[in-house]
Amino acid sequence: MSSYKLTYFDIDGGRAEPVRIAFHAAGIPFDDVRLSFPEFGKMRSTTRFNSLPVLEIDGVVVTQTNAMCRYVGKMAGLYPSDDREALYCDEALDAAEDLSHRIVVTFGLEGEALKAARAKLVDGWLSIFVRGFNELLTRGGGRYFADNRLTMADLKVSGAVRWLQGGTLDHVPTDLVQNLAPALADHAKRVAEEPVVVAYYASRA
Ligand SMILES: N[C@@H](CCC(=O)N[C@@H](CS)C(=O)NCC(=O)O)C(=O)O
Repeated sequence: MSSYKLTYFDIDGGRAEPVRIAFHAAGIPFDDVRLSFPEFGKMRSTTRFNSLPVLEIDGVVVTQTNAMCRYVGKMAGLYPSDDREALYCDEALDAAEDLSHRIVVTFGLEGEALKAARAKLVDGWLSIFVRGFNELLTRGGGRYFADNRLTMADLKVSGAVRWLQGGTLDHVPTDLVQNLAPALADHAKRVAEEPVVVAYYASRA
């Protein structure tokens, strides 16, 4: 059996979380390396694109979260085999990446500059993405984004929704998703109750 080492920040969330959940769902043991932010700072320039997550498969380094989501998602039965459904899954995965980039550009700002940038973000990109994800959910039938079942898209987008709701993003109202797209907020709650998700967090407890 291959060996897997996934390196990311020491948080139960973020880009690597769907990959961790999928490894667990697949029953594949992996080395879950969790770095503090200062630890990452020291080794940042040694990573291929100066970023995490990094996955090593039998010592071979791979980057890019959505590529990992597809690879590990297939092993876990959390990625569609039908091409059209895979397309729907990928659309949601890639949109969630774009959303992260829109948010991350406001990191490092402080005070009034942060407040103004976040207000613009809330009325602009965040609203656009929340409504867009809602459309994708509706297209998928209302319960899941693709394949009428839990896929990596549900894990990734629900993680992004929880980020928006979590209160860690200053000046982003925690009820934004609930107000703009209640079905998307409900979806995130349901995903948290999915057996594979519950089992993963039980294993972490
Ligand atoms: N496209 C990359 C983006 C990776 C990325 O930006 N990761 C963030 C953490 S979630 C990072 O390492 N940022 C560090 C930095 O920009 O210095 C992926 O999907 O893996």
